[in-house]
Amino acid sequence: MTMGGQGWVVFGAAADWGAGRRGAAEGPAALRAAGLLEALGTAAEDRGDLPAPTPLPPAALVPAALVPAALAPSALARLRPEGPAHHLPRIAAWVRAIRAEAAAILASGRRPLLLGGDHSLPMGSVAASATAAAAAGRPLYLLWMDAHGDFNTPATSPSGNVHGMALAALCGEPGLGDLWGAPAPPPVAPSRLALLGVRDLDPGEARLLRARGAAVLGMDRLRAEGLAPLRRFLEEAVAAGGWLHVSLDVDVLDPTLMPGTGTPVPGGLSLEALAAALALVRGSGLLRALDLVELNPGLDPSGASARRAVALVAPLLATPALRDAA
Ligand code: 4U7
Ligand code: MN
Ligand code: MN
Ligand code: MN
Repeated sequence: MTMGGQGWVVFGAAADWGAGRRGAAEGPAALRAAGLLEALGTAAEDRGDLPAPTPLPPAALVPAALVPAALAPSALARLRPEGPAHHLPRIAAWVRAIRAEAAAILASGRRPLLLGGDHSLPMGSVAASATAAAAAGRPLYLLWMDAHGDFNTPATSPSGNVHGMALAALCGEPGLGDLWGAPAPPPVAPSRLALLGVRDLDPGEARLLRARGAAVLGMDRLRAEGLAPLRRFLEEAVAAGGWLHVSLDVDVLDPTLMPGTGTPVPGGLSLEALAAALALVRGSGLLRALDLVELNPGLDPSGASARRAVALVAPLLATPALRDAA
């Protein structure tokens, strides 16, 4: 086993089009102001924030076979019988830009840390991880730490907000059209997916998650079994020679500890429990990519939410890094 010290490359995406309320776009600046780069040390590089991309023309999102030569917006709406997905052309442009950035970082042998922004943006970073893992012949494992399932489709979503649909889309559920462009990323296998800290599922997404067989390590299960199910998930990933991508929605924490987030849900993780879970992740030696999303600093003028987010992820990103640097 080689323990390579592959460095982290930080980049921000100051966008919150996937959320129902604005403010998560201020996340990258708040995380830097709270000392993220200092906490990561000199081994990490900060690429700053991506420039805001031009929204895709709506027709670009519709599978080509369905697009008539000239498409009025009302005709486009009729091509989306699934239901609304607010701001999708803008979100798709961000997703593609983030995918390209994360892919370039992975291709250079380093590890992307995406600062959000809302939780629709990891549709780009996870797509990059899935594509790179497949090219390396490794199974991708995805750990989604969140109060929510993010497993809605436009048909099941009660809100139309795309940050509640990101994980379903990554697992190949239809409804968001041709979000990524070519080449389409390989879908995340629900058998290699774990959701940790969940306590708020809408009925439709709950049904879909059950049907797909993803491991939902909700708060009820954590209270009963502690972190043992997470340990087993990571052991399985190690045994399979997998890559691990962690997508950390700060609302996984209890809102008393993390008031600076747009969709808080009571009954969340303690700082100690999340730190212990992240220590297991670090100990696995598999972590290839991380998203830190959904911090909405304007909702916590004290700044404590940003400081806690930094304190939690800093040890996770310290070396030693990877079990298998190949
Ligand atoms: B987040 C919600 F209805 N499920 O779909 C929805 F409760 O990235 C919330 O996890 C989604 O913060 C929250 O809009 C998305 C709602
Ligand atoms: Mn989320
Ligand atoms: Mn959430
Ligand atoms: Mn949220």
